[in-house]
Formats: sequence, C-alpha cells, structure tokens
Amino acid sequence: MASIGSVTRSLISKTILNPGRIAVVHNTGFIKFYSAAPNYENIKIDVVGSKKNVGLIQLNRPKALNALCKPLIEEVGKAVKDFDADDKIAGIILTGNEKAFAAGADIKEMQNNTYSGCQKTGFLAEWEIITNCGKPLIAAVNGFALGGGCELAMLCDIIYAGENAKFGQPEIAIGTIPGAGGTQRLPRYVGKSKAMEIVLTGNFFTAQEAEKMGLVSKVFPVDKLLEETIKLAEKIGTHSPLIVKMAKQAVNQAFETTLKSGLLYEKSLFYGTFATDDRKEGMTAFVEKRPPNFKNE
Ligand code: CO8
Repeated sequence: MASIGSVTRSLISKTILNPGRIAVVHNTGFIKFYSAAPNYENIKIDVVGSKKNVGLIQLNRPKALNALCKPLIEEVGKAVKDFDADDKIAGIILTGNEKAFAAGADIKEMQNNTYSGCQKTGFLAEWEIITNCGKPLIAAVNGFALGGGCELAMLCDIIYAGENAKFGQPEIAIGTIPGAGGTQRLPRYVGKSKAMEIVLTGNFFTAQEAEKMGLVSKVFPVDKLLEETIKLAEKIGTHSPLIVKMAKQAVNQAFETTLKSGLLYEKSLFYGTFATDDRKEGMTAFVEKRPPNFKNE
C-alpha cells in the first residue's frame, strides 16, 4: 500500500499536488498562512489539488498508530481553524497513514485520568474547534479508525475509506465508553441496532461493511484513496463557497432537530440563497449556457 509520501509523489507527477509548495505559497499568498503556522509535531499540513485549494491535514504519530493525544487534537484544531479562515481553501481533508487513520484516544495519556480531573479540565473540549469548521471536512480513512479515531472520522462531513480500513468503538473493552460522539453520531449514521452491537461488543468492522451501513460514502483501493478524496474536495470547490457552507449547515441541522423545525431551517437558508450574488450568478449562468463565476458573495 502506498504511503502518503508515495501518493504525494504520484500526485505531483500528475500535477495534482504542488511540487514546490514554498514557491506556490509565495505566488498564491499562502506565505502568511504558512509562516504563521506553528511548527507542528503531531500532524503535517499541505495545500493540494490542481487549484491548490484543498487543505490537507495528515495525522502523524505513526509509532502510536496516530493515537489522539491532547497535543495532536490541539494541532488538528489549529490547522482546521486556519484552513477554515483562509478564503483560498475550499475544503479540508483529514487523513492518517496506511496502517492507521487513528487507533483512538491515547490510552497511555488517559490511563490515570480521574473523574474530577476530567470535569475540571473539560477533557476533550478541544474537539469543539474541529466540530465548528464551516467548510467541508472530509475524512480519508486507511487502516484503523477506532474509538476516538472513528469518532473523529464521524465528525467529518464525508468519509471515504480505503479497502483496508477497519472501524470500531472498542472502548468497552478497556472499561469505558465512547466520549467524542460515538454513542450519538454512530446511531444517527447506522441506526440503533447496529450502533448498539458495535458499541457493546467493541468488534471492528470493515470498510465494505461501513459503506453498506451508510457510515462511509465510498471505498477505494488503498493507493487511490487520497487522490479520489482530493478529487471530491476539488469538485466541491467548483461551487460557491458561500452556498456550500449554507448547504453544510442545512444538512447538519438534520442531526440536531425534528423534521418540522429542520424543514423550517432549510427553508430559511434556501430563501437566504436568494439574497446572495452567487445564487443570481449560478442561475444566470445556467440560463446563458455558460459556466458560473462565483464570487463567494
Ligand atoms: N493509545 C495509545 N497507544 C496506542 C493506541 C492507543 N489508542 N493504539 C495503539 N497504540 C500503540 C501501542 O501501544 C503500540 O505502542 P508500543 O509499540 O510502544 O507498545 C503501538 O501503538 C502499536 O500498536 P500495537 O502493537 O498494539 O499494534 P497492533 O497492530 O498489534 O494492533 C490495534 C493494532 C488493534 C489497533 C491495537 O493497537 C489496539 O487495540 N489499540 C487500541 C484501540 C483502542 O482501544 N482504541 C480506543 C481507545 S479509547 C478511546 O478512543 C476513547 C474515545 C474517547 C474520546 C476521544 C478522545 C481523543
């Protein structure tokens, strides 16, 4: 299976990725973004795609199977926030390596936690930043996505998986329960019976099973996963960023509310699109039989 390095090299040869990021950073105004970015220890970031409009975040603690220690989640939060604030970025991809997306919370870091300590420090509060991202967040999952790793994938908007991906919520086997959305998001994706089975047994399930359950949108050969996920983000990037954001808000509302109030929410956002220049441009371009030129206004 290809590593992110070899996938990156193969994409460079297809000019999907930028071989000299620093130069393009200068050319496209990313210099400020990158020079301001901290020296990450647990993740790698890049800007990819033929239009250099896709933010890529790779979890990078391979020896610990990308276990989600607090500094790693803080770095992911910072990178997501920066990409979210960057007008040139249309979507953000979260990925790991071929063995693991993430094997869960860092059990060694958590081992001596206490109830009062969790309460006092607000354990897991740093996940909120990722949840609040307004731009499409796409998980590209190869290998293990377990516990917090499965939960991290589930808080993304779309999950693409490699054929070797293994999902699971095995917290029960170490005397705890999912704590970053596993008991809440999983039933919304796969229904109660499946979610209960997964959470109460701790059993792992395959990418193909995850696709069948509706947790994963598509499954790809391992070495094609990142390339296909970049294509997905690029396709989304052809649309108005403003309208994409509204569509994301509307779909997410379906998980938060009753059908009646969700439909009301949808209607008000739908009407709201008629206050935007991009809605006008989109429909005018259709009528004039030309491609739209969206301005994010
Ligand atoms: N935490 C810390 N270290 C880990 C973790 C983890 N979750 N998973 C793997 N590692 C480490 C191992 O300790 C090992 O390190 P070392 O070489 O120093 O001993 C290294 O990664 C490689 O792991 P293995 O040797 O075990 O690799 P295998 O290929 O034999 O097995 C498995 C891979 C099956 C994935 C196995 O490592 C495993 O079962 N890992 C634990 C999976 C798990 O239980 N995850 C759930 C954790 S609890 C959780 O996520 C709670 C969520 C709460 C919210 C989220 C908070 C961030």
